[in-house]
Amino acid sequence: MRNYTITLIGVPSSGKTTLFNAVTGRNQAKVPWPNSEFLLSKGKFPHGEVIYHFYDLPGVQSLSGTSPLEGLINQWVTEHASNLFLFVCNAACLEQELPLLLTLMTHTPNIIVCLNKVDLLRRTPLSIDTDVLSKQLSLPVIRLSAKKQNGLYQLLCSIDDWTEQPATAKMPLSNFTSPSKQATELFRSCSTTFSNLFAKWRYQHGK
Ligand SMILES: Nc1nc2c(ncn2[C@@H]2O[C@H](COP(=O)(O)OP(=O)(O)OP(=O)(O)O)[C@@H](O)[C@H]2O)c(=O)[nH]1
Ligand SMILES: [Mg+2]
Repeated sequence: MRNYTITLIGVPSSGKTTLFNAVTGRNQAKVPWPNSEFLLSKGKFPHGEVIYHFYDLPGVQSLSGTSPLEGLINQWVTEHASNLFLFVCNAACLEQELPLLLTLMTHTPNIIVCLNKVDLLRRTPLSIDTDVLSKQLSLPVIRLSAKKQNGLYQLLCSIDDWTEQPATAKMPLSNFTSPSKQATELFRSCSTTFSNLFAKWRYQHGK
């Protein structure tokens, strides 16, 4: 049996716990966070010859915060840089959540972007081109609705693919000088904001 540690990370309320519950079901436990009074949710997903051990981190706005919890998350990211991270973001708030992703990319290349809450996109004039986003980041990007349990199979396939990659191909990026500026540019390149929902519908249906 091969064992892999997979950490769910993202800003508060992006849907990490909903995704964690959807994937691990009842195979869950609260475990002590090393050297602290905090508890951490751990869940198991046995899958063929491998066992994926998922950890559901609390939401965090930045990796350089000074609160005890932010310090622990920062330490977790550093210590687990060679393991896989699922960056769970709210698709409808992508621009605001990209700076955290860009910062995470300076710590580890082992990231799958979970573009969660895509069901909400239908109700906004925003469209996101997942292929462009994935190409710009050089990371897999999976469209998901954790709440509706859509996209979970694609996510598991992407996790399986990650386990097959040679470790030598994985290198973190050098520091982004300004994650928020980079985030704005990245968001512009992969998104279209229509003047209204009808314009979006016409575009998507080629009318
Ligand atoms: N519409 C929609 N709502 C979702 C989806 N996934 C999660 N939510 C909702 O988003 C809210 C926050 O979900 P959580 O899973 O608690 O988010 P979290 O990232 O664990 O939050 P923190 O642990 O506080 O950082 C809840 O009301 C969920 O029901 C989704 O795919 N679509
Ligand atoms: Mg949570």
